[in-house]
Formats: sequence, C-alpha cells, structure tokens
Amino acid sequence: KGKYRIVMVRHGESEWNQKNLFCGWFDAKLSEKGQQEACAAGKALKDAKIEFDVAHTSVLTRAQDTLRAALKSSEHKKIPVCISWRLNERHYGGLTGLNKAETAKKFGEEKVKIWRRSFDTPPPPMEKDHEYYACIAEDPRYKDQLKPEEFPKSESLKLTIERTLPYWNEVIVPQIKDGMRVLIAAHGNSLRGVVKHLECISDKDIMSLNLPTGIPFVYELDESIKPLATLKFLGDPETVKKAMESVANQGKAK
Ligand code: DG2
Repeated sequence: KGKYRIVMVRHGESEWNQKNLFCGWFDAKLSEKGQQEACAAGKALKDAKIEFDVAHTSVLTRAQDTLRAALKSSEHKKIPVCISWRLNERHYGGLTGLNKAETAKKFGEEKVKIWRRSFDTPPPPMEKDHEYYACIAEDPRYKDQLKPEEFPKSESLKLTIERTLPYWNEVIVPQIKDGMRVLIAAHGNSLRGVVKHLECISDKDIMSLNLPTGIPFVYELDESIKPLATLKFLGDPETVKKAMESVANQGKAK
C-alpha cells in the first residue's frame, strides 16, 4: 500500500464510441451501455471500499455524467467536482465525426494507427468549414477557460499531455499531497497522457496502451507521487483485456 492513492476512470461508452466515430471535443452523450458501465464503475469502487474527497473531470458531458453516475451508484457522499478543459479528450481535428473503420478503409489502417496512437503526429486540423467546428469552437463553456490562441485545431498525444500535465502538477498533485483522496473521470487519451507521465512510458510504448471505457484503475503512490506498481484495474482481468483489445481494433478496416 502506498502513502497516497489516485483513482482514474475513462468515461463509459459514448454514443459516438458506439457508432465508432472519432469524437475528440464533440460533446457526445453516454450510450445506454455507457451509463450502465458508469454505474458498474461506482459499484466496483464501493466493493473496493474506495472513497474520495474531491473529483476532477473534463468539460465534456460524457465524463461528467460518468462521474455523477459512478458516485451515485456507489452511494458516495457529495464531494466537490472540479471541471477543466485540460482533462478534455485530445482534439481529433478534421477527423472529428468520421467513422474509424471507414477512415481505415479509405486511408489505410497504418495511417489511422498513426493518427490514433502516434505520440506526436496530430490529426489534420479542424477548419472553419468543418461540420462540427461551430458547436465546438463556439461552445460558451470554453469562453472563460481558454484564450482564443490556446484553442486547439487538432491535438497529438504530445500536445494533449502538454495541456493536461500543468493541471495534474499544479492542481491534482498538491491535493494528493494534502492527503485528499482524488478521483479523475476523463478520456481515453487525456488519461493515457497521465499514465504515460506517471509510469514514465516511452513515446513508442505508449502506442500500445488502450484504455477501456468505464473500468476504474488505481495507482498506489509513494511520497513523491511515484507509482509503486503499474495501474491496477478494478475489474475482472479477462474482461479488461478484451475491452482493451476492442478499443485497439476500432481502427481496423472491418
Ligand atoms: C475517443 C478516443 O475518446 O478515441 O475521441 O474518439 O475517450 O472521449 O471516447 P473518448 C475519441 P481513440 O483515440 O481511442 O480512437
């Protein structure tokens, strides 16, 4: 057991995960299954007797709804929830709204793998005439949070980490060191960034990490916030393995 602990969870399946569309900053809702996954995540936390003093989530509804449903199903007491764009999913740029399998068919699986999992190759930028440009770039929720020059047009994992880590270091780590028990509900790639940082995973090896939806994972941390071991999922290992493989396979031309 470490001096500290942090728990993270990728949101439950969204309606766009279900349709296999690149989602990024599009504000997709949880699917029915995603809602159930969020409740199951709460139950897993309750069974593990893990409680929290504060939670962090992104601006996006799918992460916030997962957090709410998980806390509710675990019959957790009310805790403060901090919201930041810095925990948002990576911005998928011009790919936003495209089907992952169809994109693999059109551009090749290799290309899609580079767009999805390379460390520093961003997807093509989202231009002003993009179908989802206005609903993302003009979303009033970002007005107070982001300067216009900070607003991304697309993000690689590297760029995502560069905006997520300041929040981790300046907001979350001090809370952990203050003895607060912290839960983060966020996204596949914003959490891959945190995991990469915590476990010092190389730019190459991070390519093969695929986080499943709705299964909380735990790190035991030492006094300098270094993990004592790799992430531990609160779920049956076979189910976790299958869920991770299925995320990896979303980029295959079916
Ligand atoms: C997915 C991740 O993000 O996609 O933006 O499509 O975690 O918010 O569902 P999330 C998206 P991949 O990088 O796994 O393709």
